[in-house]
Amino acid sequence: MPDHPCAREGAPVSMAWVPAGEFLMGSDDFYPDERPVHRVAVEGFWIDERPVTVGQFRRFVKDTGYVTLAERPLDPSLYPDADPELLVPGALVFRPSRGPVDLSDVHNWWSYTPGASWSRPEGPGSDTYTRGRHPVTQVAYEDAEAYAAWAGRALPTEAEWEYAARGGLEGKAFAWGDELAPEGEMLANFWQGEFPWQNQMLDGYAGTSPVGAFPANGYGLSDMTGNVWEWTCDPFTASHEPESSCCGPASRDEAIPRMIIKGGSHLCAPNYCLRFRPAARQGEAVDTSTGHIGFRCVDRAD
Ligand SMILES: [Ca+2]
Repeated sequence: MPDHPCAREGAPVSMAWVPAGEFLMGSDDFYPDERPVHRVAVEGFWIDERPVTVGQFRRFVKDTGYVTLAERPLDPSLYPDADPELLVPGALVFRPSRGPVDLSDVHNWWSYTPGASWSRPEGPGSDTYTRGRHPVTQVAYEDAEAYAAWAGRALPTEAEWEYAARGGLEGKAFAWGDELAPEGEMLANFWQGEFPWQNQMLDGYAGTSPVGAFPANGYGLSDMTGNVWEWTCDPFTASHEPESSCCGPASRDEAIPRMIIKGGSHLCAPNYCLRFRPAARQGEAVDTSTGHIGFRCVDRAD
């Protein structure tokens, strides 16, 4: 396995080898943008066994002095329609509602929070002292890219990510099979109960969880689904149809390009967002930092 800056500091970063092969990508059974199921060939590659943690990201920041997008002042010319008071460094923070709310309005649970960042994920007053082994969050796409470059790695393509997430299983709904909770056991950190107000925490975690807290998949990879969404290096397209996959970002009519994120998060509830599955995908604006998106890296060296 290639050398890695973190390994040199005595904190080994484990990667697993995913062998070359073909798999059925996508799903015809859930959301339209996962269709159609199609066969894809993938070269072999190394991938982080776990999402990049707060502790790993802290070493990167210490080593490079890197300032994440959420910590930088915003350029008003890029956000002509924004309230000037909101053009201060910050990020999106989730707050549960007191009861059932209109699920079509994300403002009912997301709020732009000045001062929120990877080290203060819920804003000033919050910290990550006890979350060094949790996945780093509040990282925009370019932050994930910068970390990967520092580590001598790259972000996975959507196909690499999904192939890895399936762990060798073919066409299954979840990373572990077709059952949501076999014999009542929660096999990923998602949201049980009614989103966004009733977090039953049957999996033991209200927010993010330490990486590796749930069973690894067939390739030895943990937290591929649930816990945090993960950035991939592919521009978002509204489906797997060939005509939409070769023409650049499907979000070309929007000011901010979107990239594909995969895996769902601790905020995915079956009543609202059944996306803690290998086939699930979402387009996320590259400048978005939130408390439920992180990443892991790949290395395509032999
Ligand atoms: Ca949970």
